Amino acid sequence: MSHRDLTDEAAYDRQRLAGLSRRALLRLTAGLGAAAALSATAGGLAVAGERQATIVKPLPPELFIPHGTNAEMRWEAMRGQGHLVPNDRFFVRNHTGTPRIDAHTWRLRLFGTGLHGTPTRDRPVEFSYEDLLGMPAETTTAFVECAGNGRSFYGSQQGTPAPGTPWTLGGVGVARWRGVRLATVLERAGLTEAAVDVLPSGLDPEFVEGGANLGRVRRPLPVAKALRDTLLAYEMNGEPLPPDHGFPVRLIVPSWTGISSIKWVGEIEVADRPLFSPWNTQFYRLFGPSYPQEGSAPLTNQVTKSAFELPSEARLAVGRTHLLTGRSWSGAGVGRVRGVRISVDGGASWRPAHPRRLSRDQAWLPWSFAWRPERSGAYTLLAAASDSTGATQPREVPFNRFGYLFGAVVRHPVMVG
Ligand SMILES: Nc1nc2c(c(=O)[nH]1)N[C@H]1C(S)=C(S)[C@@H](COP(=O)(O)O)O[C@H]1N2
Ligand SMILES: [Mo]
Repeated sequence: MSHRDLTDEAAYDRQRLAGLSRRALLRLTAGLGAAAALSATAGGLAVAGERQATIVKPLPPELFIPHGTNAEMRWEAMRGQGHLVPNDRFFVRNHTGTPRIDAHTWRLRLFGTGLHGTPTRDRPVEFSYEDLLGMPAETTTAFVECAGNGRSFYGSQQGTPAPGTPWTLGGVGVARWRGVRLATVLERAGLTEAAVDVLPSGLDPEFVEGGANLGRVRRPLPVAKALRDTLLAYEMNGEPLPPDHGFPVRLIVPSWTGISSIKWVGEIEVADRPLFSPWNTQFYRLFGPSYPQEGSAPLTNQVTKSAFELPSEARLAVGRTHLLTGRSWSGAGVGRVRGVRISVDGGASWRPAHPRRLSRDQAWLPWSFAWRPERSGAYTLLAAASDSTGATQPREVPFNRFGYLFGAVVRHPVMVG
């Protein structure tokens, strides 16, 4: 099987597993209990309100909900904004902390058995920041979304809380990314036909969890996805990448879970065999009663979600018409939202939202819905999107131990009075 056939993650996973016994995989995915217990502790820190100085940009409370080393966007801050999430309010997900990197001394280093001449880590193929700026540039509008976005609803809606950052729906953002296609860089580095996996790793501090040092944040990607639409981005919404979002260069892997979009890329291993890291073995697979013991295949596409641009428990005047607004997005199928339906009575009845189609490459679908509540009291608003395959967000999703990919319809409480 050549790397050109490995875009499909199921085929990719079969291929990578061919070289690995089930027992070896179980060993790779072991230690989950300890990891989960520690994530729960980290959540506790966030509750105590101790924000470590790990994010460089200001996090004003009207724009962000802090969660330890991470910060989620407040959805109400997107009301009236354009298609893109401005850099000052884009969510941040840091395993440790934002490193400060000097673009002049920074180098992108590529090595491994998937490159001609098999350059080693000590004698890699190198590109400077200037080198990348001098290569053909490409721009793409894409969302970055954490696999755990919506995790808190496993607890609040389904009664099965999952440990880890208790995101509501603000662990997502859309930006216009400019950079070099990873394909261009791989080809210039001497990509061979035999290459199957690339493993980009970040320059942020090593990630220590449960007393174990898991090393640099790094996550393998099939060469086919790397060649198809992955970008090495150096600009975000027309500005150099901000420090928190990966300066000088990050990966943008469209439609896939946020962990694939490695920030502060320092090196990329290119191999003629499958590569592994804790981020595609222990984490970012689905574990739980509905999944095999060694977990699902590594996560790839994000699921379909919808959010209202309203605070939770928003107060709305009775007997007035309110223009409810929100957005829906999808990494499933070909990644397009086909339509959105709204319920203001907890799901008893549904009416279509008014979609705002802007362009073919829009990364999410903004919508609006006029609502005139005639009686005061508590209401539950629901928004359910359908993707291009016709699948609609379900009422419930099966539990997984890390609380990834919460794609069920979210119940949004409001008060009318
Ligand atoms: N080097 C590095 N890259 C990383 C991470 C990280 O902690 N270190 N976090 C990942 C995760 S889990 C997500 S969801 C996205 C978040 O990107 P953002 O902080 O720009 O929103 O970055 C990914 N890339
Ligand atoms: Mo993430």
